[in-house]
Amino acid sequence: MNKRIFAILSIALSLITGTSAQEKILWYDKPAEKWMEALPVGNGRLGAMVFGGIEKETIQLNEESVWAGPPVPENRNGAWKSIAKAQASIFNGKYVEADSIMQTDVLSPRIAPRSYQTLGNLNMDFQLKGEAENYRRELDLDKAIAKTTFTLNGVNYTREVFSSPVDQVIVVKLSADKPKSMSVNLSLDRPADFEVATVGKNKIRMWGQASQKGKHPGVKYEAQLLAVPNGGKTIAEEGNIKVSGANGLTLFISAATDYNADEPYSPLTHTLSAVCAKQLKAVSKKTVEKMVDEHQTEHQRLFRRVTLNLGNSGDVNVPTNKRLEAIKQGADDPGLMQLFFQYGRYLLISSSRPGNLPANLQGIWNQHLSAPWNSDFHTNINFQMNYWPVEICNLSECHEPFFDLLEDLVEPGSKTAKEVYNCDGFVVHHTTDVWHWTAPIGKVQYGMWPFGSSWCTQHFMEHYRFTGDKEFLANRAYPILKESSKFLLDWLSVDPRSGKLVSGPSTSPENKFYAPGTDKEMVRLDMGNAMDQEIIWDNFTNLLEAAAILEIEDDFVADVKTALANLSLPKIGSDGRLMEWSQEFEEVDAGHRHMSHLFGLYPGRQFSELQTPYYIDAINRSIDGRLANGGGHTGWSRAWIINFFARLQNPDKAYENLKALFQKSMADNLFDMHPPFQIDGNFGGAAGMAEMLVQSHLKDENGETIIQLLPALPKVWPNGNVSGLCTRGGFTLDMKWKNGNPENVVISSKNGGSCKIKVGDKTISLNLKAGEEQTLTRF
Ligand code: FUC
Repeated sequence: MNKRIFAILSIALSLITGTSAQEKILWYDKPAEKWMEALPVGNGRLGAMVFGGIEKETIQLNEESVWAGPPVPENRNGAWKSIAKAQASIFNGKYVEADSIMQTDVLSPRIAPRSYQTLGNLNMDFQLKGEAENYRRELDLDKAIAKTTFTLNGVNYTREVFSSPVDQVIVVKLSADKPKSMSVNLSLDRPADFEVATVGKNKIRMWGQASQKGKHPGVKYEAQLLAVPNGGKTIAEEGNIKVSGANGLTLFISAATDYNADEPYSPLTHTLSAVCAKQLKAVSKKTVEKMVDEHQTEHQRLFRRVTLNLGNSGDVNVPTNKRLEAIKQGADDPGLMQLFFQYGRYLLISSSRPGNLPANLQGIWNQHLSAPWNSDFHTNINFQMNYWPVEICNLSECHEPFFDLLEDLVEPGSKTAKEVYNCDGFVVHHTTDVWHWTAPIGKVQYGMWPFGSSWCTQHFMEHYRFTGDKEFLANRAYPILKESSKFLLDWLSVDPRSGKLVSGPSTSPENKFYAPGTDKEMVRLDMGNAMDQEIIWDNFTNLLEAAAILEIEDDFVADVKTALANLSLPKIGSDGRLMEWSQEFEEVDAGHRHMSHLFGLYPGRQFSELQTPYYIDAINRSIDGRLANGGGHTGWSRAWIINFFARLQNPDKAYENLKALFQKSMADNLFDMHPPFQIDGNFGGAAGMAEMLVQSHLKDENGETIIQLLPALPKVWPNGNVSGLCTRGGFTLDMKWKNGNPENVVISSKNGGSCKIKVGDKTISLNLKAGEEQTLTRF
């Protein structure tokens, strides 16, 4: 330990985060005109987009399981008989032939659209006339409440909306500061497949069955609206409720479906109207104050674990869209970035709570019947990216829905492995959805890629690394790592050209190259493309690490060790770039949005300056090449690049790309845009910011976690503080920095253990007991 640099004090409490204001409110001075300006609330299951209209207000509603379908794509039983032929074609340089064999003999037809759908709209037609003044609509991330306020004809109106994880309802509280000022017509509707009726004078029911224009009948749903006015008169007619002259009004919305997450093909048999009614009955016995209180306590239990202050140079009195516009014009606004970071955490808490379905391509917020890419779970980057911030940003339990889905895919994925590939273990391809199908579908360019499963198993191991939960490792992580490893062992074949083990035929996700020796014929499939090999390396090394901790030494572990030792590793091309494929093919799109061959840099840990310095220059050249040709043009692609540069410890480039995410891929409500809206960029961007502040993916030669502080801190964030970020090895970090250097750092250990703290090239070893904290000062 270098005592001149570090002074270590053991203290009980950290007071280092200071009291400076935290950015936590998105706000606007006009109602939303478009959905991408509306503000999201959610409880993991029920979502709402709040527009903040004045005379008319629409709240677009979601329930996470409102899906059309089945049918789902079926496996091509026996497809494996053709695969050896396609492999031989590739080894003989006949790429066009290989693409064609796989397309014809292996891929199943895509069934689309068959989409996640909107639950519908709550329409409020207020009997208001005149010019509103003092208008403001906001989303408070700490309170998890969307609020609209304005003055009209001398009356101050307040409308608050939240989705309670405690009571499982959406609450809309409408208030006015003068009596009898509340008159409104209420209705529920949906673009298709719905019926409505009133029950008594205070309730509207809407029900139906999701379909795609009458095809693919899917989940049956019901939503109920209960109106509880304070005074005034209420009548119900033609499916609407009319409230007039009330002093205030509270609306409760409940929703239920017959979707059975455990067995999607056996719908639940509960009576949907009874489930909704029961939820409404329960809340009608509570005060709204109590509901708000319980909702916020539960939200803040998760949300308040992390604080971030990047110097707050922004002006919180300027509406969020104007601050975003200023960044688009070139300004720096660390405060808005801070808000974006916390928004990512807010969106994760609001779309992925334990017991729910995981966050899909739009989280849970979707206005369409036919959403882009069906708003499904795309497992060739997007679904995983949704969960990149979850551990580092101290929201470990929000990972649960991801694990549940993956485990549900083991059974169908084993059937696909057997039927399509004649392999053991389980396999998932580039996408899946709530119907738990796993077949390769559509075009080989995206569909012929059996790695969704292996990539996702990485998350199980990461969850263990961050939490130290050995029971999880033994009962959940190891078994699923083993299932995906079984598939990989069978799937790998020997490349006759090198004698090494390679994957294939497979696509480097969604990319293409010109087949050598042809007149620029575009092809997609290769043997041993870099990403496949890197994911296999990751999967095998994760399995071996888990086996060592669990003291498992059996034939299977020995087989994995042997395969790992014979695995073909990514190569560097004659132009100095990391090669995306096994050969130096001519690329069709040099700026392709997927940067799959850099998986080993992030989210993998195969490449690092410390452990594989010889790859670093090649990786930099690969990223530069992509960027020079228009790469990063989708929000998620840009978010990935931020993480790459954070891992490369290049603060300038990490920041430049973070800023570009704001400039090119962000809507006024700070939703990420592919375009269209895709939530992965919100989550990937937040993860990238965390990765700029702390990294813990490396181990030293004794297997101790290395925690790197401020590895990619940009010049525009010279002073700041963060609390509650988590690291591998089970540590939590509070840190204050000044002039770019850590000043006061508190490390606490969940389970006890040692680590190495690294600041620049200075290192210190720590050994903490479970629950112990140490403070490092005077850097
Ligand atoms: C991947 C990407 C697309 C899109 C889709 C949902 O396949 O290549 O750009 O994000 O997922």
